[in-house]
Amino acid sequence: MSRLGRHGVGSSPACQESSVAREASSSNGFVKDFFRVVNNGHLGTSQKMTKPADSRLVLLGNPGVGKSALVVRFITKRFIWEYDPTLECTYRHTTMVDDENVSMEILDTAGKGESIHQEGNINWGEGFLLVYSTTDRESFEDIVNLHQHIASVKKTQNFSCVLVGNKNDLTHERKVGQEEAEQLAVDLSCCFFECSACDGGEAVDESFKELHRDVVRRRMVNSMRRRRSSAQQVKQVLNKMFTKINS
Ligand SMILES: Nc1nc2c(ncn2[C@@H]2O[C@H](COP(=O)(O)OP(=O)(O)OP(=O)(O)O)[C@@H](O)[C@H]2O)c(=O)[nH]1
Ligand SMILES: [Mg+2]
Repeated sequence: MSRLGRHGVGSSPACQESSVAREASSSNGFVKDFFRVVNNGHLGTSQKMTKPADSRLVLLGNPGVGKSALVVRFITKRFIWEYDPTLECTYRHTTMVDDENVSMEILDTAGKGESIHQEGNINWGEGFLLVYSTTDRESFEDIVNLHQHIASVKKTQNFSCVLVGNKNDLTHERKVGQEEAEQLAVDLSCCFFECSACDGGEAVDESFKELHRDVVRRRMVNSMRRRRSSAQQVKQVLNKMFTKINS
């Protein structure tokens, strides 16, 4: 895993070194710096990167739903209790999906402030993890607005996303039922995963991997459509030419 960069909301793309997340051990209360990174500017489009990633994924959701915890769990298989809120950062991660080694760029956005609605982030992303917390009703209800906002920026409803309900280890604090989330996923035509970044489990991995698959699938379909339509245009031009010649 490599961390490409991070930037505060509206920050300039100037280089800066900063501690990103702190790892806290729940057993002994020991807190230590977990990452130190160098910011390479917006979305970390780094000079080090040679080949574009196979997919660009963005985590979106209200503050505190566990976006950072999910991405760190996916990449490092660990759970971290504390993060700096309201900062964004981009990771590059290589993993196996359906027996193929694939690379992903993953943007962890800040739930607070303008970051969540930044058009640059949405234009950059090819797939979106729409994250809510099963313990926070408002975060669930805000998903519809988030989906609409992406659709309005992308100017289409036809984009890749998955719905992710995090923190399902907190069973006594549950405020969002699994069935209503499943129904929302049907309404948004996307997959749904309920999971816990804290407990781990396959659902965390699968949410990222399924989103990656959907991005690749949609890209293939779109490029086939484009090819078919340009082939049709060529055919039409040739038809016109032959008609002219024959007449
Ligand atoms: N119990 C439990 N706590 C979690 C889980 N995921 C995250 N948390 C905790 O929830 C808090 C917020 O998690 P973050 O990952 O910082 O949330 P975020 O969505 O990135 O928040 P912003 O960056 O402020 O938008 C932290 O204290 C995490 O330790 C989970 O699955 N279970
Ligand atoms: Mg975060």
